[in-house]
Amino acid sequence: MELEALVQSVIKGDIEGATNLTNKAIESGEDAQMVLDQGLIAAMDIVGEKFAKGLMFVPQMLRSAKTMQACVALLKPHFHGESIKTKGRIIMGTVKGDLHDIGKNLVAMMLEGAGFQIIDLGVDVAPETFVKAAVEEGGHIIGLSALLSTTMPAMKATIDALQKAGQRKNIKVMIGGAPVTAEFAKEIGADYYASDAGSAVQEAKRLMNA
Ligand code: B1M
Repeated sequence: MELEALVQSVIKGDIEGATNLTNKAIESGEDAQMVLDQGLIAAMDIVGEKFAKGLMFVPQMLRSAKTMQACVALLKPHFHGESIKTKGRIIMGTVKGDLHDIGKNLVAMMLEGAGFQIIDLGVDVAPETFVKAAVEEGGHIIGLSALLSTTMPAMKATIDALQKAGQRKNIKVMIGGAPVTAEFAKEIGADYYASDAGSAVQEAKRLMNA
């Protein structure tokens, strides 16, 4: 498949070109995971590098993000083949102050594909909103995503709020996002850290089997 062309169209924010290439890849039977990893995620990594070097700006980054989201929507049905029975309920959200949702949506999509029920609270989710959802929905896991080093403290604030509300013993907390590490997870008292959508699924399955 024309992987390099796909990478370039996502970087350029060429929605039509990128969605055409994604459709072509699907029609020719390419593996959805490969298209995601080597096409879409690889492109966003380059976008991030260009942004960090001042070679791209927020509006262009946003266009790339929209292009990626349009392609992910096309791939989504092709991840559900391996679906198993309902595994458990997971409340997901990007923490307060953070508007990045592509990674969180991918993790949610893969978890859903693996048979988990997802309650997606969206982006910029305040600690008290997570607490309210935990009380009202009674999930097994809360999944917190953060892409900014400045919003990582909101993960700790959320865990503290769950603790304060007496919810911490009822629900496990999994965290992830580009700047997040296993050490940070340990430091703030999260139960699990996952570096990507695949390991988030593995960790969630491990928890539910335990
Ligand atoms: Co922003 N941004 N951004 N951005 N952005 C980053 C994160 C940045 C690294 C770019 C850079 O400087 N190189 C940088 C953060 C620096 C830092 O703090 N360390 C940055 C910045 C600075 C900003 C702004 C402050 C820019 C500005 O306004 N001056 C601003 C902040 C806005 C806000 O949130 N308040 C901003 C805005 C934006 C856009 C809105 C334009 C857009 C987001 C659109 C959207 O999400 N709807 C955007 C984008 C697209 C990016 C980059 C380029 C791409 C992020 C992405 O979608 N990656 C990003 C650079 C980069 O990461 N390479 C960047 C693809 C995605 C699949 O990966 O999200 O990492 P990721 O998710 C992975 C894993 O992390 C993991 O699994 C996912 C799938 O494998 N994962 C989890 C994620 N959540 C998980 C949860 C889990 C488990 C695993 O368990 C629950």
